[in-house]
Amino acid sequence: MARPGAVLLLLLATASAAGRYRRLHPVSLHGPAVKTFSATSAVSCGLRCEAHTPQQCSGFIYAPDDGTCRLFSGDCRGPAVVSSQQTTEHYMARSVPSEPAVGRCGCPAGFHRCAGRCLRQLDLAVNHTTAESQCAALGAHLAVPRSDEENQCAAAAAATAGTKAVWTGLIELPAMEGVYTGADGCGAVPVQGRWASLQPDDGGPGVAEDRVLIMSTGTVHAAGWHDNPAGARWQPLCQLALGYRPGCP
Ligand SMILES: [Ca+2]
Repeated sequence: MARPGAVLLLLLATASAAGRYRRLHPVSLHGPAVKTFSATSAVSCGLRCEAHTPQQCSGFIYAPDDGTCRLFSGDCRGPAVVSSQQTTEHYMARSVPSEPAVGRCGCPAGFHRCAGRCLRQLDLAVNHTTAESQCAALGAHLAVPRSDEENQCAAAAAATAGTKAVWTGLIELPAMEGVYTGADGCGAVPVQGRWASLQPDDGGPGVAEDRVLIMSTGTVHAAGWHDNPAGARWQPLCQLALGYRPGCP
């Protein structure tokens, strides 16, 4: 159940805390908490988070029953996929202030808002490693569509790409065939229902296809997700790591 009282307390606690947290539910968190403390209230737990950079603490869970305050370094949309993830309704996500000129639902220059994310499709088709570095140079990572809405955003980007396809930040784990982890740091990505016809096919003997692109309609290939080798060249679709705004179109 939501605890609006905790939100209110946070808003009243300090000027710096005001508006800095929002409740996300449900949200899946990848891996263990990065830090665990004892705290007397959600306010003091939130202030412990505030003492870190947004990259170090993206939000927290406070358990009033035993006073446990857990800080996390990444929050993710959608349901948990593997057992190392947890789905919680008690996560307080930190908001990262927008530049005043950008506004709440805006994105930095070059990026556009879609399903709450800031996305930017780059013009040149490059291999996956170069695509990753080009996004990183923009303070972003390759896009990781987790929800249906985010997948539609990525498919729309692919439709406007010259190659009719975009690289995503999904990589198949070497030791776990069929499990794909995301460049957003949120762990395994839901893949069911996303694949194009006859995909993933791993490219046949001697070919490692462990990267994922999204193909639009209008090519000889089936629309949807395809696995490809890292050396294939597609246009990168970048996503700002800290730009998620729930409620923004
Ligand atoms: Ca394939």
